[in-house]
Amino acid sequence: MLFTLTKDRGGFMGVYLERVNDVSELKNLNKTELVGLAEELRKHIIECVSKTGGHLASNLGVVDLTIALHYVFNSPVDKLIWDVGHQTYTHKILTERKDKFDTLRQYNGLSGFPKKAESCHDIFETGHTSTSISAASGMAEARDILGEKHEVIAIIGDGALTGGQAYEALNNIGSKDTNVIVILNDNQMSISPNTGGISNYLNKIRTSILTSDFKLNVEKWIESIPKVGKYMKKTVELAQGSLESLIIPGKLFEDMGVTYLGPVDGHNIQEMIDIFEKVKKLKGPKLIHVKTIKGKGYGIAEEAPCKFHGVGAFDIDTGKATASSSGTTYSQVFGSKLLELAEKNDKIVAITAAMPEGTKLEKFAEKYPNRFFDVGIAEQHAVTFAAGIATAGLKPFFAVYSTFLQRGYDQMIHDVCMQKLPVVFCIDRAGIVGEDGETHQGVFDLSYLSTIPNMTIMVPKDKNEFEEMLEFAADFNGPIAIRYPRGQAGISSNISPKIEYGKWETMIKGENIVIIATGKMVSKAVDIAEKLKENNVQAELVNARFVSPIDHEMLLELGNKFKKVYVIEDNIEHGGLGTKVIDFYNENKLLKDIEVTKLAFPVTFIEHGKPEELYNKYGLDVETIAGKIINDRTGILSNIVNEKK
Ligand SMILES: Cc1ncc(C[n+]2csc(CCOP(=O)(O)OP(=O)(O)O)c2C)c(N)n1
Repeated sequence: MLFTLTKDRGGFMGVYLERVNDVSELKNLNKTELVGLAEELRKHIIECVSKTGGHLASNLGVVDLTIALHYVFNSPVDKLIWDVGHQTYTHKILTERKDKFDTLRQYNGLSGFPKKAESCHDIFETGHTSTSISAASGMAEARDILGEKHEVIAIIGDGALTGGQAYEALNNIGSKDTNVIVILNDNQMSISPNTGGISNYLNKIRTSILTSDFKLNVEKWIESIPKVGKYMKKTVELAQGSLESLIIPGKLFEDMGVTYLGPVDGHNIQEMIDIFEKVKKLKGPKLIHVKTIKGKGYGIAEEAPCKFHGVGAFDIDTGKATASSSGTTYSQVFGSKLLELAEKNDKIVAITAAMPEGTKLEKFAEKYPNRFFDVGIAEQHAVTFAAGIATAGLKPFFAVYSTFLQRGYDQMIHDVCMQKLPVVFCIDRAGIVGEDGETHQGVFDLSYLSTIPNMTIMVPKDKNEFEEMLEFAADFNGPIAIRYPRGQAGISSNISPKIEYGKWETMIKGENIVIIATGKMVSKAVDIAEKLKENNVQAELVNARFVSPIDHEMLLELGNKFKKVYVIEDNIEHGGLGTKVIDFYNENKLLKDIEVTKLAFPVTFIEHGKPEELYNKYGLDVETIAGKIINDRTGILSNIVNEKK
């Protein structure tokens, strides 16, 4: 294979990739050249992702599938909807973004997910799983009402097919004649090996023969089996229904009214092209089962698809991370502490919605397989499942990323909090997560949790406090959430008082202004207070360990002492800690004497980039906040601000 270095950017492109700037040019390549293109694409993706980080294994698995889809369908007239959207790298490269591909996930660079602003080929934005069939179904119905003619294709993974919304959509399309195409990309993996009944079912049919024009006549098929066939037919006539479901691939989908095709080899471009061409001629909802290998073409990733699901920069030869990570992460602290608590309390069970690695529950799963539940990508189910477990007298800890818990909002209200059930929500990746961007930033949780009656919310400032909070939660008899950020859990030098329900902690005594900070922002606030001190502003610093309830007693004391209150949080500015502080002073008629400034993210979707770049952009870095406080006091822009500018 010939590889040439692209003009002004890193990354290798081969001869075929050089010829394809847009999908329309794909059709100029013959079958052998398409295979060559796939090889070049893999190399280009590996080269770039080894520098930028990203979802490597999922993308390597769908290179051939994406080529076949773009070869047969005519994007953007035909609509491709990518479930999760983390597997769109080949799609991006083939749709005029190959020269920008090395900016993937970087601030101001290409997003790691479909983005309408990037390309007319990104027809629908995704990031959370299991939405593609719903969106495709909606687009197909609208197309028919509008009298348009084009195909709508949802591409969904077997992992995403564990999410309830996918079944709501299948249920819907199966009852209609509307033309919708669903491509099931089955690599047997979610992030970890896929779990659950549907995964078992798919595994069974992965090994079955291609039924081509489907609707197999079971009786004929059985009869055709030499010798055994006739005998089988007689003995199983009565049980035909159940037999069919065993031997006809995709019977489940067929029974729902969705024509099933496959399974087809997802690394044989020609086979896929042939079947996609056939599908175009069929009416109604169709599902094509495509078997792929996660990490395909890069041995190290094929062997460890879970590790290479999402990676930072790495060395291509060894697969090892190039950036060294030091210190313990919040997720690791959670994993170890929960193990320790579970040893002492056999009522504790752990739940994850398909994120055992991310939330660091692997050791728990190993040690207590009967007390560990991976329910699939089903956050809403996980919440009510936890409610059931709590009702029966056990103590569930549901570890979940902030952004994905949005899925379980009604279940938190209706199934957990209304009944005051002792479920512990361990909310990981709260605040800014960074390179995954808009769909993944955990900046809404303080707002959405704060609106729920009976929900207690704790936010640790460091490792020690987090461990204490987990202990507190284990003994707490009601719904309780602990939200903590992605990344390292520092240890502050401060010796904290014991956790007391609803009580905050004064960390620094001051005279001029007070800063109330929560969670990750507390350590920033310590630096801010230091900078202020250098500029003769003595700031008091309060650690808001609880966001629900807030510490009324302390707020009244602070209200008597200070005229200026700054509230710093890594949440949007509406509905979080700052809003609660303002509401409290307002309700107590103190706002005429006190000015409260909320320092938080605006109510917007925060793009991708490194966390520090995003804190800078939104004015939540140490220098900007310190500069603002000094400016408020003196009326002149401080040196700190000037230096930064
Ligand atoms: C609602 C939701 N929960 C969790 C995730 C995290 N997540 C991203 S990809 C993924 C696995 C998806 O598996 P699959 O659909 O089979 O795609 P694959 O990566 O295997 O190609 C998970 C759990 C998510 N994106 N959305």
